[in-house]
Amino acid sequence: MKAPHSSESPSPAEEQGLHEIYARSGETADATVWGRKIDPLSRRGFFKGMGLSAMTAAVGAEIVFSDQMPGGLIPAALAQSNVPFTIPGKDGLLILNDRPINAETPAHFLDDDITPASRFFVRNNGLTPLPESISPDQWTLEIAGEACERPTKFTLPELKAKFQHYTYQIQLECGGNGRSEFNPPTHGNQWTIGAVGCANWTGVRLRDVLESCGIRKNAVYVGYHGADTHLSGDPKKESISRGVPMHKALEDESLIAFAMNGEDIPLQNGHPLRMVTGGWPASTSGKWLTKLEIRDRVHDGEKMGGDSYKVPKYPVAPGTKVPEEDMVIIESMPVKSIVTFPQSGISHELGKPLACRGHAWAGDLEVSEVHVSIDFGVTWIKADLKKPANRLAWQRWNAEVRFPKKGYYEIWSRAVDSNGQSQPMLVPGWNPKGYLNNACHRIAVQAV
Ligand SMILES: Nc1nc2c(c(=O)[nH]1)N[C@H]1C(S)=C(S)[C@@H](COP(=O)(O)O)O[C@H]1N2
Ligand SMILES: [Mo]
Repeated sequence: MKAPHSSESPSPAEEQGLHEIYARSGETADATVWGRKIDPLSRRGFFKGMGLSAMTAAVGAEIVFSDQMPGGLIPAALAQSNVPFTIPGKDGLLILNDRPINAETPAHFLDDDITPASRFFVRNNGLTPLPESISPDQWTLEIAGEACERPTKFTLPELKAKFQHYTYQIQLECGGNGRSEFNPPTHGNQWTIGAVGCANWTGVRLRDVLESCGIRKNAVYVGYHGADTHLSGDPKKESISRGVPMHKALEDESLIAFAMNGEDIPLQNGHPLRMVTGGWPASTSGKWLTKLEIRDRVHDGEKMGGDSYKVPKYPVAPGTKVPEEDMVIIESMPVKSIVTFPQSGISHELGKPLACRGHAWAGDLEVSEVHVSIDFGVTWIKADLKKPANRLAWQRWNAEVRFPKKGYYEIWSRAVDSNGQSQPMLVPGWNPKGYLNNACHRIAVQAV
């Protein structure tokens, strides 16, 4: 649970698991995590403010005897040894952290053309808004900023009524997906391959909404604000507030979405309203969206500065400290692919061809080819590759491999984008925050 290089005296404002917080002091942990105070005589906890509803939301049901619950305990629902936490509505995800909640999808659970809501990864920087604080009919989205002609506040029903609805199949990938492979390790969630998903998103066009509020000539960037809270609990702080330059905001596929796969967006993925700016680091797609600012400069919200979501302008040796002025904001993500069938680790009968498949995507571009290797990249066969459902959707690939004799093999997939750029076979350039690892995906197969 503990990311490398975490500082020596973590504060509640840092990303750290429940178990870490409780291990230091159960009673302070109660206060930090749930706003729960301990009665010094009875040793029972009592909840203040939203604390009880926060714990209720976390365990997924009313805690009938909450006033009898001893202080300093992690609810057993969250305290199982290997799986510290389950996320209501999610299935089979690998939990990387529980405070904030971060969970990735094992590759074989990404086999569907359209990722089901239950299998869509979760990357939170702060604390999820409490379900009872979300009322879709009263939800408002404010459009403002220096470069906004007519600042306006829409309710969600107004947004839906006023603007045309569009549905696109759009792939979102966290900029840090693949971070776990960098050496030396970099700070943050140690994502392997599954911080990616491709769902059908329905919403209104960001462009239509911004234009209706008047985009001034000096507009440069759109910054988002969401309703999640900072890990410190400080209401003046934001967990993340990023966005995209105007040209990306004005694309047809850039949405303010209210539905995923035809249903409400799951709570953890931004219910009831989120941005979807596909092909770019998913950190640009603000969840629990409450406000958009049309900025006259590059947005300077939380996690736009420092090293966040930036990479060095030039290749650096692993472990290098790069000056801030040499770091650039990540825009379109690099070409990448995954093997979603078979599941890594299977045995396959020798002599039979093995039909394997997966997806490939390439940021703002299209994927033009996918190749598959069973000999560690010495020879490759060309996979059959489908066109995307629409721009910014991932693409299905299929290939058939044959194993020459019994033994251990790896299936590697390597995609090439429409500019001729290929995935690297092994981990690409190290960078201080461990972004953009688009190495070939590798799975293990035994021919028996
Ligand atoms: N309000 C808000 N928006 C957010 C985040 C967040 O923590 N808060 N995380 C961002 C990051 S870093 C990613 S990768 C995506 C993850 O989207 P998902 O959780 O729906 O998969 O949401 C982005 N939008
Ligand atoms: Mo992310």
